[in-house]
Amino acid sequence: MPSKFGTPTDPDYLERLAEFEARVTRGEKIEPGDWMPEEYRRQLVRMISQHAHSEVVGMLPEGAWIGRAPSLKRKMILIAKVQDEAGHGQYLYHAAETLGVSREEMLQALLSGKAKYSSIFNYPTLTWADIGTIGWLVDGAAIKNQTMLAGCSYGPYSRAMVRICAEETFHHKQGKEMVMLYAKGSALQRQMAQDAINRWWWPALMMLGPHDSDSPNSGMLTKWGVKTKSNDTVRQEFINEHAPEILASGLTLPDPDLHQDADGNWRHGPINWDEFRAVVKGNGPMNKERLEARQKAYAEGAWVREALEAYAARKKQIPVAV
Ligand code: FAQ
Repeated sequence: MPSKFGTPTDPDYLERLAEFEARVTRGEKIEPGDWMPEEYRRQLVRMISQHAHSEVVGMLPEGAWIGRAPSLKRKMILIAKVQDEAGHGQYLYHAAETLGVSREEMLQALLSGKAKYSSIFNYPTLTWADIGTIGWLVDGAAIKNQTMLAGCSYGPYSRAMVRICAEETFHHKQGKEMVMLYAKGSALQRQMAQDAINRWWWPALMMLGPHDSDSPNSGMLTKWGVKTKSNDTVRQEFINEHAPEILASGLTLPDPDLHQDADGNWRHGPINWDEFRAVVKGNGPMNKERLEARQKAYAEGAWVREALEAYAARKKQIPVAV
């Protein structure tokens, strides 16, 4: 019986690969249990688990402000948002599990520092205006990327993206509303909003990944229908929507080269990829704190895992009444 994950040494690999690629071309979803190339599975596990880790680590910068929200309304919105991110992590870990990787393996990869997660969450949240800015810029960038992934060829990932994008849209709107209010507020509020935009703009552009010419995974992901748009295309869509809105709100962007071309596209200046690479390698402003916070949460949750295991073992021993 051939494995459902095919490798080039399998005798029927080329035939099955052609069938798989024809399905992708026809826009069919590949489902768990369907035959797929091992490299497709590996790429999906890499990407979906990184995405899941990003949602979970992404709770930390905003979670830090729940206790300091300026009003009950803002606190409730923020709690709901952070809770949504935990839910997104759950959908995504489940989607990755359908590819034969265990939750524990993925968590251990994160906790040991082996797994990547989004660069954006290694920046600090210094003021309350950062919370609105994360909603507007970070969720704004995430939505552009995730709307593209909602059309991806792997069924469980695509469906998770549809649900996640609906919630991210609420996150995006509340962030935009908050920053726009600050932009029209007191001198101090305007200053806070501007400072937050200045600090998050470039990292938000970076979070959409390296330029297409420097993106080793894009070729295969595009060929097999996982990525339906390139990193630069998604980044351009993000800038085209957000740059004019931020400028119209009376704030500025920290890019002297930013301008709109005759074709309507907003062009940005050079991105500091050295900074991006340093953050991805673990040397960003908050990498150490983020990892330590996840390790602490995992250690403190040990009693919950033990209780659940004990409950499951006990349930097995109880005879079923007939
Ligand atoms: N950070 O060949 P490519 C969110 C790595 S969710 C760290 O272009 P690919 C919600 C990449 O892994 C945000 N590493 O890679 C929220 C690869 O290394 P590898 C997360 C990055 O996969 C909002 C190498 O660089 N979203 O924000 C990053 O084709 C607010 C070469 O790059 C997702 O994960 C990065 N930014 O394209 C939560 C979406 N970019 O693995 C809380 C799913 C690249 O080969 C609050 N992922 N690298 O060793 C994707 O769409 C893709 O993975 C990209 C990168 C587009 C991020």
